[in-house]
Amino acid sequence: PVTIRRQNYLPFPYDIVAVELEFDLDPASTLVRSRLQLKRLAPGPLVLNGEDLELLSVTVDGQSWEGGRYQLDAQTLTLDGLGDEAIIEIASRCRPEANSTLMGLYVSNGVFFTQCEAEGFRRITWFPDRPDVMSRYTVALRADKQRFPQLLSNGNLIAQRDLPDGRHEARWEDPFRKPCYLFALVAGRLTWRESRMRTRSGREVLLQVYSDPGSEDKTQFALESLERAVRWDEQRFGLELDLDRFMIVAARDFNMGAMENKGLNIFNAAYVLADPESATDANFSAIEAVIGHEYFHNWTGNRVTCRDWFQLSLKEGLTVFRDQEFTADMMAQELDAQAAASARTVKRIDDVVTLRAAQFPEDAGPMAHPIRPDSYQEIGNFYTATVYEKGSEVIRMQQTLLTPAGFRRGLDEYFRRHDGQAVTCDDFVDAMESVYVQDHPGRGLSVFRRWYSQAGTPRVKVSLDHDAARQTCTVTLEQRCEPVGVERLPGAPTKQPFHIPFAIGLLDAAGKPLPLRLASEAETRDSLLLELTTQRAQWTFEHVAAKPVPSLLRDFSAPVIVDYDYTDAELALLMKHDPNAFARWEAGQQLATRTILAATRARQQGEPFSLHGEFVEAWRAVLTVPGLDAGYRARALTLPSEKTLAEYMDQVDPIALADARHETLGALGRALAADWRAATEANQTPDAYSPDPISAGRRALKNLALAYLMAGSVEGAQQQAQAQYQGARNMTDRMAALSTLVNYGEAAAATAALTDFYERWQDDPLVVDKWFTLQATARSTTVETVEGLMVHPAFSLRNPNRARSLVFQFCLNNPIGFHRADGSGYRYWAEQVLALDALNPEIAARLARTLDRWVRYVPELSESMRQALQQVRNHPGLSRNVTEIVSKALE
Ligand code: HT7
Ligand code: ZN
Repeated sequence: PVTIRRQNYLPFPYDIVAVELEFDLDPASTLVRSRLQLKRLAPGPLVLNGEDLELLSVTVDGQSWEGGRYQLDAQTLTLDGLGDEAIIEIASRCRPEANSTLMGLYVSNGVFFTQCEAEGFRRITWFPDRPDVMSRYTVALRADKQRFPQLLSNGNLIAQRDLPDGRHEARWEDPFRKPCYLFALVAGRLTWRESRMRTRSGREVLLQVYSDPGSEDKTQFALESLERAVRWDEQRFGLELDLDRFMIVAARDFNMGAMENKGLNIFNAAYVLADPESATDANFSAIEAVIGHEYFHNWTGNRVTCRDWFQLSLKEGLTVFRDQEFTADMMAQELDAQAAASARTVKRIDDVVTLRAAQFPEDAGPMAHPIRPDSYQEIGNFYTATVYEKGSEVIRMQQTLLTPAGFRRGLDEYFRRHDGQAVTCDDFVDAMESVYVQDHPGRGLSVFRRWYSQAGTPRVKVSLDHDAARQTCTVTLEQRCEPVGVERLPGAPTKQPFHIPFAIGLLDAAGKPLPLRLASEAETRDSLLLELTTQRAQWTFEHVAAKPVPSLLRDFSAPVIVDYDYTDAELALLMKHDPNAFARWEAGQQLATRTILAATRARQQGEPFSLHGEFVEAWRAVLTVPGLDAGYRARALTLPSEKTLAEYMDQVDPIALADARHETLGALGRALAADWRAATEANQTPDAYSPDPISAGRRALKNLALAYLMAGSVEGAQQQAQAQYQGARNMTDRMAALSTLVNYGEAAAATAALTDFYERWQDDPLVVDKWFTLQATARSTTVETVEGLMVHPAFSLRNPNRARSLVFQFCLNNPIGFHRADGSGYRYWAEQVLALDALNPEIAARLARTLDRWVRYVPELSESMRQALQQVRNHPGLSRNVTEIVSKALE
């Protein structure tokens, strides 16, 4: 496979000023005519990308260009001898119905959809399929009017007419120049919900959410989320919707979450459709986040886009940051100051949990890459937690260093400089730096830029040196970041220190916060942002009578791992008293991590294990101490996930770890049974469902309490879970009860409840996905169970949501079933990667990634994993996507 390198970037030698596209839509064979108006910018042939297309004709300025004046190969169409200006017309055919990759033009549920990012436009027509070629588009869509009554594309609808033979035509014009990855069309029978609103400059805009007929009752929340997103971007960043019409369309078959096509966002139906009976609190909050995310791309991604795909984090990291802030603001609105602060902390905790579970392992594995990668074989493999979630953390650190007001000025400057352009991550930091230097004369962001070019999670070792005589405490921070991925190859540059904003506080032995006063300063503060820009640095605090307990990396001010030798008692103290709610949560997680790792070692050595009284009491305090809201308590009492815990083990023993975590859950369930029962009673919510954070927090705590009681086999819990399952008035409570029945309950009751669930919901694909997921992740599920579910009439590997709900969930989130010692889980994995690869390489490559950290496992398992990887790599005809993943894993 060919490796594409960032350093080899060359501008495209032509400006494609205007693109006119005509589609004669037929599921079996669609005719596409494209008319490109181009101007030469530099010498060189016109090289256009194309894939899986049948070329019908090529003309230049109206003249046939046949007879050796173009070269065609499997991936490019090259035209030589063009003048400085030319009109190229190309006719071609593609086969949407046969397109199972879901890239380019495809049919889902009888509706035409497109997906062009990153390199899907080349599956529609020959074109320079790269983000720095920006053009104005006009589009004509023609199709049978009965079967495809709605014909949608980007921008404004400028004409519509009926054609002979039962067909009709719609013409769309997008007033903004855009790269081809933002092109979209949708054609089919759809229902929609709409509203109108005035933007802050007084323009009336039409907002629409389209979905398949029968689902119209499930789009209200999505439309309201869109309205909130439009308002928020105006208020928080001064960014206004620039189109008269903004459409969202839900697709049943979709590779990712959603796509920000200009004015015509296409969404995975899972991030659009919701009502209280069929969607959980987590679904509602994901819908709002994804709707916000795609809408915010209209400025951060569409108005200013990426010069090349190495710059992906320019739009994705920034837009994830913006959607995280949107959610935090929405969660905090209409709450009093204390509840608002708590809601924000809950959001921060959720984001950090995701980062640690998905990105930290990636950053330590064979696919580790900087947020701006230097090379790739297949760009589809680089839509990663690093580019997205770590990318967002890198933006957040800039906001921390500049302050929110400075960050806003920096963003204004970015748009002032680059609106309408395709730019780089460096351009973004340049804009931020132009503001930073005004507020910090003599300093810059040159060290900070290393976050863009170096991979890996830095570790920060903290040491405290208390001088009783001087009453000072010196804090030393020392950073280290091992080479990862290609950084380990000979000749790779040595890694340099990062610029790490490190928020810190100090507590005395009674848990009272100490005012912080640096030796060099007169001012005292409760919390301080230390900036570590070298490998090691020290700060001395004055008036510190005794060795304090440090509260470190408050609010997770940087994506790093902190090493500090807390005693258990110090962690318990922080859990009770740290005024920083994030750091309080973190202390609890560390205590729980120690406990579960000790339980794991005990299991491995066949020794008995029991919980420390100190740990139980710390947990009881979080559950019972007055003044904490339920959502925060639920996060603070959730044990770290197996994925997060695995990062602390030298050799991962997944079954011992999962069993130890389960054992800890059960022991806490029994030890605190009365308190858990009280929590389930105190956190009932009214029958009328609302997804607001207070109500969702109550449900989270009540259902966590039920899980503890069930895991501990506490008397009465089984009946409680069954009653909750039957009587639930919303899907959050019903699913929670069903999950505890399936994982910890009596087998007969679990089977009965699962049967009942399927019978009730078999006509709702998103709920059927939940039904598959519950079984895929159940503790008792084996490879044989999953194979049995794969022959269920409702299962299909072609639908990504369904494949994810069963196959991915089993391989990713069922440690006991998947990591069976006989290697059967890994053989199943290999079969499914290969089966998926024949249908949809993007999805196959995502499944392939689940084994890429095989070397970290105990030798009995890692050898079987290696064999499975080898089996996949040796398979003839493997896609570029999967080849890149398995080859890097085996390197
Ligand atoms: N920008 C979108 C990326 C995307 C995508 C990438 C590869 C294959 C299919 C895809 N669907 C959407 C999503 C986003 O980050 O907003
Ligand atoms: Zn995005």
